[in-house]
Amino acid sequence: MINTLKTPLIQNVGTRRSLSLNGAFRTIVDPYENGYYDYRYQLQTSEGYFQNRKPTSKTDRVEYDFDRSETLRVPGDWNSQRDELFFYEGTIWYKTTFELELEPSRRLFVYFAGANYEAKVYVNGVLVGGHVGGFTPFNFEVTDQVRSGENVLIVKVDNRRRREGVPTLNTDWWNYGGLTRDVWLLDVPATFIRDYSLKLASRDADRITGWVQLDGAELAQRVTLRIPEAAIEVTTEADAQGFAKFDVPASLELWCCERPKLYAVEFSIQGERIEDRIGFRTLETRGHDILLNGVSVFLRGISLHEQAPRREGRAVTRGDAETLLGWAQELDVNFVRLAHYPHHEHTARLADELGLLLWAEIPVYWTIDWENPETLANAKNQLEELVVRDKNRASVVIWSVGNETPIGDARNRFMAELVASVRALDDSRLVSAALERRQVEPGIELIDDPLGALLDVVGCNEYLGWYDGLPDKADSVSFQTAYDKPLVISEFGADALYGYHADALTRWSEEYQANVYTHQIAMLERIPFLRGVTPWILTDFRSPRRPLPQIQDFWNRKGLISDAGQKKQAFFVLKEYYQRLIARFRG
Ligand code: GCB
Repeated sequence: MINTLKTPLIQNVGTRRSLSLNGAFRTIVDPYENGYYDYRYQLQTSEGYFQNRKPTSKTDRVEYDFDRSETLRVPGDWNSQRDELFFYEGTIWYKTTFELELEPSRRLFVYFAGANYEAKVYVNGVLVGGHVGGFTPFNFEVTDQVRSGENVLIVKVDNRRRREGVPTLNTDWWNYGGLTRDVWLLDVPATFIRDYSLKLASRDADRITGWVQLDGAELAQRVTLRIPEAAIEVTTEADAQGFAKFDVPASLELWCCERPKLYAVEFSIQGERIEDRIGFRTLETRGHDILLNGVSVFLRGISLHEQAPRREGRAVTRGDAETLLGWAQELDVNFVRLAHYPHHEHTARLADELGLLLWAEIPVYWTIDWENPETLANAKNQLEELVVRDKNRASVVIWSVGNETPIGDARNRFMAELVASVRALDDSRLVSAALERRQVEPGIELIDDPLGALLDVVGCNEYLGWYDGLPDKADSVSFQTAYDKPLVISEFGADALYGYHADALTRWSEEYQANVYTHQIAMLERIPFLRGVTPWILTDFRSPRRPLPQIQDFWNRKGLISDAGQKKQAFFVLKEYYQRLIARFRG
């Protein structure tokens, strides 16, 4: 069972009536899961930490006390908050309290924007649900568990890596654990708008289609959609399951990178109105081209990890996302690859405002447990949670189902299932994956991974000049593809320590990295079917795989910007390429 007591995800929580539970939580570090299992390794009952027991007499034995334990900040990873937790992988228990005055006609949900990796959630001592997957949101209804006055929320978060997990044991990024994203108590009417979708009817810029899903007792009721700026107001009747459909003629200014037009949209039912800001655009591929609103675009991109800018830890705030996307924009990009897992919802919302196109990805990374049905169910679930959350974001143009997964029968079947499942969830975006290529003869690199046949856009990672030869190796290489599809070079790069200067063939120097970029760009210019590139990567990021003292110190140094926010030489090499591309497309 991937998730226990799963309740469908609530859309657009940011605009709902809510109580933020962010702040300092009392925490107990529990490497042996003592608060969860007894000495026979059976589930704890009365001694479980989720009971939040206090001694009731002087003879009473209680071996933990949240209220005398240290705190951790939520949202935030634990690794960067205490030195002794830097490498910690295991369980930490979180506890907070909140005051309520219950209103009879309201329903309450605890909502987690993300918790890495497995969470078990208890309200007033009762398990309300569990969730697996570190980067997607989840919510549980707690209407029947809460009471007027003080309530206790306890969450067990376990970030141990697992072979059958998604991701699996091995990743080139830090396994930041904890309640890494916001926690809210959502307060909704007895019947409420749980989810909705609104977009242009496929490739038809004159009609919008959408749907609304209600949740509660009064499902068959009138639902109104309003887009005042487009003079749209329509009312429809939800069916007995609370599902209402819209199909409306519209004359809209389309969302694009240069003018990211967003419309204020309102959905309303008896007793509730939800507002959003939504952009409308068409998207398709034709041969090697990616057409945005019918016009071929070249994706001038950069890859991005959710690594906090200029400080340790996972990026958590909207301010962090503003800094990171701001740096990306300084490179003159129109595209960002959100690697290698779903980033926070506010990143896609910000990209909507800024006119940045996004590649969104799930952590199906390297060698997952391809034969394991639970692993597949887990990957599908993470993909679904991502699509449900971000389906109304015009900025998101590509769903990526994985990164550098090794060709083989079981993997091919697994990935085909993911492609089919993302298409069933959303047929309005492009599907991709970062593949690998193979050398068929010296100087010829062929992309023919069978997964490519199922994708709309073929992504390919290559490290010519870093893991594969020296920078000038790229000069004698040409790319071939088995697919009449657009190609995005989804990674290339080289490590450089900011401020380390040497000649252009000295590893770890800024000059070496810039040299790799120079040769790569010349090579990219010779690939006729190339329609985008997302070099690896915007900023240095923490990785346990990078121990080299004085150079890496557990940072992957392929950033164009250092962990302290300084731009390396290669930043300007890439920027110059992107400026040339802009001038070429204008000219
Ligand atoms: C890759 C991976 C990426 C790594 C990068 C590297 O191919 O996709 O996750 O961080 O190489 O730096 O080696």
